[in-house]
Amino acid sequence: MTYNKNIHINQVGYTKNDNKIAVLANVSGHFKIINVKNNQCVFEGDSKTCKNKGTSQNESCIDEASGDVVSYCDFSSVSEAGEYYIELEGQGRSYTFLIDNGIYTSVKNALLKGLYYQRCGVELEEKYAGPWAHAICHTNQAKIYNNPEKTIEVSGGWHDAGDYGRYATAGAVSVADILLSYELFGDVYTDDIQIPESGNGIPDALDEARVELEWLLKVQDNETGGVYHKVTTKYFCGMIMPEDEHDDLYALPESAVAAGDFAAVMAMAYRIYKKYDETFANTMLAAAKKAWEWLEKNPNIPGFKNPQDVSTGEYGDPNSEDERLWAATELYRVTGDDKYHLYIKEILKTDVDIVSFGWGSIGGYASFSYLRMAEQKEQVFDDEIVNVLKKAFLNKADELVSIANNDGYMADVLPKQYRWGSTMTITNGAQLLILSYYLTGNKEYEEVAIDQLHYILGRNPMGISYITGIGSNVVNNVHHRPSDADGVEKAVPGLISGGPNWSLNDEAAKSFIKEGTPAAKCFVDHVGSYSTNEIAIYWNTPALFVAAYADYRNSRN
Ligand code: G3I
Ligand code: 9MR
Ligand code: ZN
Repeated sequence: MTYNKNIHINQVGYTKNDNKIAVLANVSGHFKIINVKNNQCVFEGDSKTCKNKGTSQNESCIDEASGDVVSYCDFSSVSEAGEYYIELEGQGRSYTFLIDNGIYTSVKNALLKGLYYQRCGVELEEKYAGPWAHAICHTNQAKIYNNPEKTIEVSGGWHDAGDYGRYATAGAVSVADILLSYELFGDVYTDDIQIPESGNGIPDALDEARVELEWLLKVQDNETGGVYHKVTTKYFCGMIMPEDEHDDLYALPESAVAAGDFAAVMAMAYRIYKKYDETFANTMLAAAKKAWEWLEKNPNIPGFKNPQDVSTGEYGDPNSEDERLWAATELYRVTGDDKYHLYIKEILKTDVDIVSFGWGSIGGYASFSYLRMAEQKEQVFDDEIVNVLKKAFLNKADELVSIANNDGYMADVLPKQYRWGSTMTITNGAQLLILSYYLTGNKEYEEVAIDQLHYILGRNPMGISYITGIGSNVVNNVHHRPSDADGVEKAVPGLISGGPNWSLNDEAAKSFIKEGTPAAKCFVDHVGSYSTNEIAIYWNTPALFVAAYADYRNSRN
């Protein structure tokens, strides 16, 4: 029986007691759930049309984001663990999938290990990296861009994405995602994912995050407390292995967003690491305080822009209020120093972002941290602030639920939001939903968050799993220099593609994606399409956050 690529499923599977829905694109009919082991039909029914996914209505519905006429196979009543597929009467079958409770453990571990593959300044040994091993890279010192006679030691950290740049803001938020998931559901993180630190008695998630934290400490100016915005070459290199890039490295000028993210994540990391390594934790707290002092001395510094002779990633963000809010919140949480609380009260009188996650706008990290501080009664808190933050958070969660309920694939984004890094936008939404479920116990938030994992793993208009190495129909030609240059057919595993982007910002996208393609289908699994098919550490970490939560939740069901 042939595979019908219009049957879109979570290609990993579904957990035993969850809703289990497949989306049919432009097909419909009677379907059976077949148990692979004994070839028995364990459930059958008719696909339902859209709107209320559980009812059978006559009108078909065209999903705006994909242009698909969608209908649904609901087999939620099937709960026995096993391997299955969907047979659509007379129209082929789906890929196989699992029903079980441990299915997200491997997804979580793969996404975390994906960060190991991004390590810079070290050899990736075959013992841990398998065929994706490579020699040590980027050990050269970096010239201070504004004072190139002076160089600094900056080895370590993670390559940002498909390029070899290392960017303070992107790195800090990536670490924050890992630490926040550890803080809330750290039990799921083990010490055995086969990285060099495995078995050292510390969860590998914290070992991996420490790689970036130690690099971030190197890009802080110890005198001023300022944080260099990035360490990159002046131009993107060709599609070569990291150890073959020898161009000069530069530490580009300090920025407020770098200092803000740095101060926040260092204070956060102090809380998390102090029970494992007090000296390291204290170093990070001191660095956080110093970065805050730099912020106080630089209240109005303009946002970072690439100098004329530099064209690597910019991560331009003129608005540093949210980063400053996040820094103040995390520092207040660990010090109780009222100067931070006073800043929080002042900045909340503005329209500072308080609900976003990801790179750029990041106020959601601040809000949740303040709410968690209040809930844990860690410091004196302001009830009014709690009310304002919680209201904004839950309003955003309700907005995401409404968007997902009106989307043919239950994605928590509007068609216009399929831009560069749309899988991050989708999983950032899931992060907020999970945190909102934490704050309220509202099951709808949790269900819609898990729906985003279904999207990432195959239940999407492309019918593709967006995480390399996971799924039957899986992205592989990612814009990722090592994956392209290493001579290994399979991409480096555990890396999530940026996903559909209607802006078509690269030549490959322009040539392979036809004019007028619906937003959620503006994707091409081609190495040249960096605006739809690159990978990035801060795309991996929100997906890791969601997968870790799903694993945590299932270990309790
Ligand atoms: O979201 C706004 C939208 O509201 C606005 O109307 C529109 C106007 O053009 O811009 C939208 O912002 C887009 C933004 O991504 C958010 O999606 C920008 O157009 C788009 O240019 C921007 O792309 C960024 C890209 O670098 C180019 O600057 C990506 O977010 C960012 O993830 C990507 O990051 C690169 C690094 O620079 C280098 N390393 C690889 C990494 C991933 O591709
Ligand atoms: O590889 C680069 C990728 O990391 C960036 O996101 C992207 C946009 O800044 O640029 C990529 O580099 C390309 C450059 O912009 C144009 N020449 C080809 C480079 C490799 O695709
Ligand atoms: Zn490197």
